Amino acid sequence: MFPGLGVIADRLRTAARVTVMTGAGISAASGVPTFRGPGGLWRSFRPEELATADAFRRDSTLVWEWYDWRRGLIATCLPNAAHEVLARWSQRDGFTLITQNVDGLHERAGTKDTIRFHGSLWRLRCWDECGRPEWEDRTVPIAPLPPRCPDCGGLARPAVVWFGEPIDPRILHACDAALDCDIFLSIGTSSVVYPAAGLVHTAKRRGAFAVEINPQTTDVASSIDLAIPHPAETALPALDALLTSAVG
Ligand code: BV8
Ligand code: ZN
Repeated sequence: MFPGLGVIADRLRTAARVTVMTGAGISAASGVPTFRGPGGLWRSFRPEELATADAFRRDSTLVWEWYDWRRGLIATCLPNAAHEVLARWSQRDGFTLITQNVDGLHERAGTKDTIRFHGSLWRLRCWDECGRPEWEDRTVPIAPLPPRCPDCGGLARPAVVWFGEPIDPRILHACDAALDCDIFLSIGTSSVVYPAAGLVHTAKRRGAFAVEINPQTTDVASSIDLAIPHPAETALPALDALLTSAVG
């Protein structure tokens, strides 16, 4: 058993409010490339170069080819043991899952009320903002590419938050409430992208016990009470086993 898991299990047993933030690392074991890890580059582009409104304005076909490639890859992936543990925990009162991932694997694992901080690449909206609400589209491959808005015929764009774009105020509001928690777990994120990376600091300031599950130490180490330097797909099932064994 990993050192420190017992301490977290004890706190999880008594915690009324548990908030989890996940990043690309939780989907690594499912075969989804992380952003900064190997495979994060597409052709020679860094995500920050393609995930912007400017890049889309310059070449919407190129940006859509990237999103189509990611959708095609993710469509072949399954949620892993880490997603499944969090899906089970999401059924308990006082639990909130916030994810930076746009891959939809938490939802596919059955997680209740996932807060999609950066949107979903399975949802589209109108680039010309004609008023049509965002819609779900799971077609792989996308055809025609680029896809069009069914209402105005203009370009459609992925319903994700691009660099330089604000987080949806409703999402920020929902997250703010969840930062009043007893324990905050930061799982599989490099904590480089803001404002997502700032949430753990706010939770900590509000009295939460902050935990990081990540094989690497990240930039939020200063706010972390306990770091579990192990992959999520092994640490979370081990933690869950500790929780259920005590109950059994
Ligand atoms: C905004 C959707 C303003 C799109 C994404 C403050 C300081 C510095 C910069 C900024 C700042 N504030 C704002 C900025 C600019 C920018 C930013 O943060 N830039 C960074 C690069 C420095 N932020 C923005 O632009 C944000 N918007 O600020 O708007 C504004 C305000 C009002 C009005 C107008 C404008 C919007 C940012 C959102 C961008 N969109 N995604 C898409 O996906 O296509 S971000 C995207 O990258 C992901 O969603 C995620 O957030 C991020 C990747 O990070 P991670 O998920 O953590 O992945 P990464 O690969 O980095 O790390 C993986 C980790 O997992 C590693 O640590 C690894 O060790 C670990 N790991 C690996 N295997 C495992 C594991 N862990 C556990 N188990 C394993 N098995
Ligand atoms: Zn439209």
